[in-house]
Amino acid sequence: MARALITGGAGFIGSSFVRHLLRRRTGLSVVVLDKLTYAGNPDNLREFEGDPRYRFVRGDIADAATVDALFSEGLDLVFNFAAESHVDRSIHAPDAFLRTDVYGAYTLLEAARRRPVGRFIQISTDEVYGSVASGACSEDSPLRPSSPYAASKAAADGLVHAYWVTYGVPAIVTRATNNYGPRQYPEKIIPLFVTNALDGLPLPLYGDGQNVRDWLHVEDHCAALLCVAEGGEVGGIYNLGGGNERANVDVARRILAALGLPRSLIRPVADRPGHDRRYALDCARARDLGWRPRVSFEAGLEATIAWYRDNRAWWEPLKSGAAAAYFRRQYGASFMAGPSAPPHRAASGSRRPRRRPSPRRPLAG
Ligand code: NAD
Ligand code: TDX
Repeated sequence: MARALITGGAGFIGSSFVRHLLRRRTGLSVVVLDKLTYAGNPDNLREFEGDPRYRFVRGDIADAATVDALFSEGLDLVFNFAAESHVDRSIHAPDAFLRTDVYGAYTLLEAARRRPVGRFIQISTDEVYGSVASGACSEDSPLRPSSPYAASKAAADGLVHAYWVTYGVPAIVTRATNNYGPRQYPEKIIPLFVTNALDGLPLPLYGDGQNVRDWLHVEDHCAALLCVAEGGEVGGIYNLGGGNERANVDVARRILAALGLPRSLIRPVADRPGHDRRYALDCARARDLGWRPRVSFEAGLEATIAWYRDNRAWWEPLKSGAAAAYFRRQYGASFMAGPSAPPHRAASGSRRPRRRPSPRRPLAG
């Protein structure tokens, strides 16, 4: 049976990809290697426990002994999703980004150099190109990363290229635009804004809100990764965009409209340092492989909002208790649910202010 290693498989995109792969390639077995940082969530993979085609290993991609042990079992496919992935955290504390996103990628590539693998897919990002004033970046555009996160990902892309050219490691780099969908940690704009809105809290919009991101549904991203792994050219780079450019303020307004909440919940806050204005990708190369994004942003966002509305037990612990320290530092207490209780527990003695508007329940599903 063919074997795939999926690093970072307990995170947002990695866990979606495990689901995607096990459903669509029944002759494949999967090993997930994940350190379970704050962003890794075993609940994301719970449904696979007991499946003979699935195994979970808790470990660090920067730990050569762990990585070598897995590669020595023989791997047909390696998908490296493992990363520190949040730009704001990289601005505050870059070191973990260098350790995981650069040194971790290097550790995996070293193992792939010594123990042959079929394909090594490095999951990268549109952020490596930096801000795009007009037009769209092709895979040959120069890299001008703006944040420590983006610079770490660009460094890993460089290592992947070097290991292909120098040692013949059969690697491919994919660069996707902003993903959204179920199970995204609520530090990223869409799940943060949706969960704040569900709690009647303000939405902290950086700067003038006119920064543009291209939104790719996570399912479309997963389909692209499988397509590239099976049909892509070794040594190649593939841009993967959703074709859904939206200004952040429009995303915020759409979320509020879907929940029947007023625009006055949008709260402009100080801008992110080095904030890229716009990302845009030319995806002709991936289209030539037959891939197309299928999910419209409007339908995908509505389904995503419904998922967060229906899965409060998944995200609430990620914004409270020990996890709350990040949100407090980044946004201050006025953007957080009160120390007492979230609104659905308000009946049992919450000190939560009553004047916050509560969302109606308009979404289907
Ligand atoms: P995420 O933060 O949700 O998940 C990252 C996962 O990696 C977590 O499960 C975490 O525990 C694990 N991890 C972190 N450090 C590790 C280490 N040293 N060893 C092993 N596991 C470790 O991230 P995501 O949004 O799912 O992103 C996955 C990948 O896709 C990342 O490489 C990211 O750069 C890339 N990407 C993300 C987006 C996006 O919009 N989210 C877009 C383009 C590319
Ligand atoms: O509170 C916020 N307010 C706000 O206005 C947050 C968290 C974000 N924003 C803005 C900044 C960006 O213009 O929203 C936009 C999206 O921000 P993030 O969700 O932090 O994503 P971004 O910085 O664009 O990076 C994402 O896409 C590329 C992922 O986090 C990366 O992992 C991926 O590589």
